[in-house]
Amino acid sequence: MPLDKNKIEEHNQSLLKEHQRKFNFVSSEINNKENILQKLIDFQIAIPSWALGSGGTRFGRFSIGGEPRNLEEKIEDIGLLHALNKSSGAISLHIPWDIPENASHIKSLAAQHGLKFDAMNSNTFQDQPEQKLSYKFGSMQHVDKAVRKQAVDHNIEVIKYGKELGSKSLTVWLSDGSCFPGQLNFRKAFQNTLESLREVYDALPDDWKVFVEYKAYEPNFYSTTVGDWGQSLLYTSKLGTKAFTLVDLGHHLPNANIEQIVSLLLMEGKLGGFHFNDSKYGDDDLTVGSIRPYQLFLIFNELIEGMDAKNMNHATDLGWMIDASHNVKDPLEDLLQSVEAIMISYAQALLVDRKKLTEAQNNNDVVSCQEILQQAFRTDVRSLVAEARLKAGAALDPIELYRTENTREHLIKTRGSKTVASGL
Ligand SMILES: [Mn+2]
Repeated sequence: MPLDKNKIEEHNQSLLKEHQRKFNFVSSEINNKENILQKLIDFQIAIPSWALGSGGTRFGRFSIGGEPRNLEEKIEDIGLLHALNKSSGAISLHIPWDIPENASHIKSLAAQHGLKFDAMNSNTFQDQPEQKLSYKFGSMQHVDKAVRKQAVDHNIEVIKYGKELGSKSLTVWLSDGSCFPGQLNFRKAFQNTLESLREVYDALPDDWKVFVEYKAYEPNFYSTTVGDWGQSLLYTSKLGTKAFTLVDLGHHLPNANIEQIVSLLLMEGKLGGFHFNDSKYGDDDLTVGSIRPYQLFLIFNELIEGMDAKNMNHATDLGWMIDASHNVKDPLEDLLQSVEAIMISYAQALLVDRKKLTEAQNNNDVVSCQEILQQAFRTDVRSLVAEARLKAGAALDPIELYRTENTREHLIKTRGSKTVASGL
């Protein structure tokens, strides 16, 4: 559903006075506000093609109605999000859920909405109807070479689709592992996986990256063959310079210090991409920033510190994507909330006085270190983020505009109330 530009202007006009009052207040305390605003405008977060329908659990799935019925409608939905916030200018495709049958058509449709193709995602954690061999006991780790080859061939096919669309990276997440002690020879599982990843790596175009995503547990509950950042780093180090580790916030054991992981991966030049979500207990895939906003801020603090130390471009040198899915919200409203949470944390982290922090660290002034971080975290930057949206031509309050336009009702009217988007 395309959003009329005039609607955005009308909406912004109605909120402008109140916005300016708040923005003037917060910006009076910021020295380099133009620089920060430009960084916020440049920062784009990819939306995965599987996040546009209602999520489900193994117990059930409740359709929201008006869910996209095909890839074209998924692109339209992300185009709508991008029109509302101008911060979601990329789509991340999952194969085989979203095979682009006609690549040039899909590419031009995405371009019409100002969207680029972010990382391609392969799937060897499910069996597909036409598939010859089963992944029940793993894919790239499998004891049978024929199964491993099938997984490798699938990933190479995903690269082919990505090339047609102008994507530049492949994300490999493997559910491989074991559920019971003794089921797996850990060393052989690692070596098989490495050998399979090498074959995929060899098929990567020169200007592509491969991201190896790790996850502590689920669906396997005893061991996972790419189970943590150490294992991922081992694979990516052995593979070569085009291989990087991908951090998904929900893929850690409880209370892991993710910001420290991020810092060290950046130091090693091996952090490639990021999947945002939030969690209370495990891989809960909840809305970004809904449970632990301070942790998200601390992660962004390390991201900025580590990227600046290497002169990296915040917007383009890492892959940024939301990876969340749940049962109870309108997925489009939820994605708007997630993007907003990311932008807020990014903006807060940009406010950290790094010179003072380094001084305080060097003086072992622990109290000041905490004060400096929390000074930034406790700054209400929402109007700063809104000002960046305003400058980029987006809505001051995306969710409010989405609601006053009755977007979901329109989608249900056009697509029906019983549609189910492909995905989990
Ligand atoms: Mn992920």
